[in-house]
Amino acid sequence: MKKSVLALGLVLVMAAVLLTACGGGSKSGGAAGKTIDMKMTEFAFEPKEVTVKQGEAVTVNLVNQGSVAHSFEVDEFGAKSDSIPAGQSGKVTFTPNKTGEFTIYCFEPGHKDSGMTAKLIVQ
Ligand SMILES: [Cu+2]
Repeated sequence: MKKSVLALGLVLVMAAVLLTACGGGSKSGGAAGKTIDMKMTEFAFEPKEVTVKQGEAVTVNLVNQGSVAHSFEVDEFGAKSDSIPAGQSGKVTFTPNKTGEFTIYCFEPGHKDSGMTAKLIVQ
């Protein structure tokens, strides 16, 4: 008697595991957040202003359309890309944890001073 109850329990557990495995297969876990496409040239970002939400993951796809290396950094959120060579692209992902206006800038020497900045608004 005890054995058959145990066996039935085992079958139910296995069925539940199988259902879960099949049901959850296609979605890869949770919200993807916001994606922003940003172009970089000498010496500017396009768009010059982006608005995101506090607590929502942001992925920035960077395309360097200039003729020298460019990059992307926001100090407050530790968001920093690699140095991206001319004609190449890169990506930065970060989650802003406070609201306000912040400066996006290119960390290549002299570029920020040449006006290569953009505004990040977190709401
Ligand atoms: Cu630059």
